[in-house]
Formats: sequence, structure tokens, C-alpha cells
Amino acid sequence: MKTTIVIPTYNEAENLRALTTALLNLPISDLDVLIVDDESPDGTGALAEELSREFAPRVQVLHRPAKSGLGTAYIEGFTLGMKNGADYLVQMDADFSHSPDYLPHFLQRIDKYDVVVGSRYVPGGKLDERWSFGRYLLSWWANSVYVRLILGLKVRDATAGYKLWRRSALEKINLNRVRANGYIFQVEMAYLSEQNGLRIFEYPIYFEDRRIGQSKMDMRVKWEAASRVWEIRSRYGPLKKNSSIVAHQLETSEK
Ligand SMILES: Nc1nc2c(ncn2[C@@H]2O[C@H](COP(=O)(O)OP(=O)(O)OP(=O)(O)O)[C@@H](O)[C@H]2O)c(=O)[nH]1
Ligand SMILES: [Mg+2]
Repeated sequence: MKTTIVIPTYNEAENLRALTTALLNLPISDLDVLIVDDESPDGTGALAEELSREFAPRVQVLHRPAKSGLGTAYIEGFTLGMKNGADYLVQMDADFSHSPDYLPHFLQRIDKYDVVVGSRYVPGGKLDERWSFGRYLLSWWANSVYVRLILGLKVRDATAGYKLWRRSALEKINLNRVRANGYIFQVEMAYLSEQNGLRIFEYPIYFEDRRIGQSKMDMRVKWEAASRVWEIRSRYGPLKKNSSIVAHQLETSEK
């Protein structure tokens, strides 16, 4: 079974080599990495090229001419990965907020589920302890209350960005109809997962803040994402009851 990890990058030169080698050293057979870089000014694209030569054929790069958003980066990456024969597709950030060490645990669950979600809001999941209580509360409210109430989602972490997909799950969702691009992409994908009755497993993860590199998240981005939740609702309507199977792992994570 072939697993392709799609990593969108924008100015991640300081993280990309360490992340790529950590992923390639995981005890997972037939695993490759697809970097989707948007002409990062810090030279991430050139570094990605260097990695693709060094680790050929296990690292591939998709260069896009300008910063075009996380959502379309994933859609293009998933599409290319599927075209190249991936059975499983992974989405993760380049900044080590999503620890590669969880991936073998995700893969252990995928035979019974369509998507495994790295979740901060199931028992055992955790946010960076450097967060203030106010910041934690806002994030918890946005993910576990606001989005769930408006859309009727069952999943606890509606904006999770670390996921393992079965190829057939992405085919069922039909990526061509996904419109959201920025951070709200995660919410639209969570919605479409439930709407299509995918079997979802939320695996608890510890989400660490980016160690190096610059944050692209600010208040404007957050407000925009919040308003776009309503757009998803008006486009598709709230989810009907019993629209999906969500399993939450209640034991604490092994990590
Ligand atoms: N290709 C591409 N990648 C992007 C774009 N925007 C963000 N990314 C990448 O998407 C991932 C998530 O973005 P982050 O900036 O880490 O977002 P975040 O985790 O919400 O915020 P911080 O970690 O605080 O910066 C990272 O790997 C980014 O480099 C984009 O427009 N294009
Ligand atoms: Mg990040």
C-alpha cells in the first residue's frame, strides 16, 4: 500500500529538511512525500528540489507560481498523489505542529476507517501549554462549539489539519467541488466527510506551536474563517442527524 504525504509550504525553509528526513525515516513501507510550494520567497522551493534529488524517487515537488492558499495546495497535491497511485494520502503542516511520530498510529487505524483525524479536542489530545487560557478557550470554542453548532458536525476538532485519508474517501468527497481555500478548507473537508458518511476516527494528538519560522495566522484570518463557516452552511445546509460515524479513541495517546 502506497502512502503519499502532501506538505504545503510557504516559507518553511528552516523546517523542511528536518521534517522530510523524519518522515522518510518512519517505519512505514512505501511512503513518499509530495511538497507543494508556492514560490516561497525564502527559497523553500529550491530546497525542496534539492531534497527531491537527494531522496529520489521518494520526494516530489509541485511548484506553483504564486501564493494561492492551503486548500488548493492540498487539492492539487492530493490529485497528483492519486494520479501517481497513492492508496493513502496524508495532509500535514510543515512546521512540526504535526509530529511525524503519530503517523504509524494513524496507519494502524485506517483499515477500519476512511479518515483518521489528528485531534486536539478528544481525551488525550492537547494544545501547546504555552497558550494562555484565553487563547485556549477561544480555540476550543471555535472548534468544538461554534463550528459544530452551525454545521451540525460530530467531529470534535473541526479545523484539524493533520489527517490520513483513504484514497476512496477523497474520491467519494469529490475534490472538484471543494471551494474553501484558506483555513476554512479543513472545515469544508470535515463537513464533506460527514455528509458522505465517511467513517471517521479522531486520534488524540499533542499540537505543538511552530518552533521556527513565521506564523501566518492573525486575527483577520481568524475572523474571515469564522464568517466562512456560515458560507458553508448556506451552500450545503446543516448536516442531518446520523450522517456519519465518528469514533473517538478514549484511551490516552501512546505518545
Ligand atoms: N503552498 C502553500 N502552503 C501554505 C500556504 N499558506 C500556508 N501554507 C502552509 O500550510 C501549513 C500551515 O500553515 P501555518 O502557517 O503553519 O498555519 P498555522 O499552523 O495555522 O499557523 P502558524 O503555525 O502560527 O504559522 C504550513 O506548512 C504552511 O507553510 C499557501 O498559501 N500555499
Ligand atoms: Mg503552523
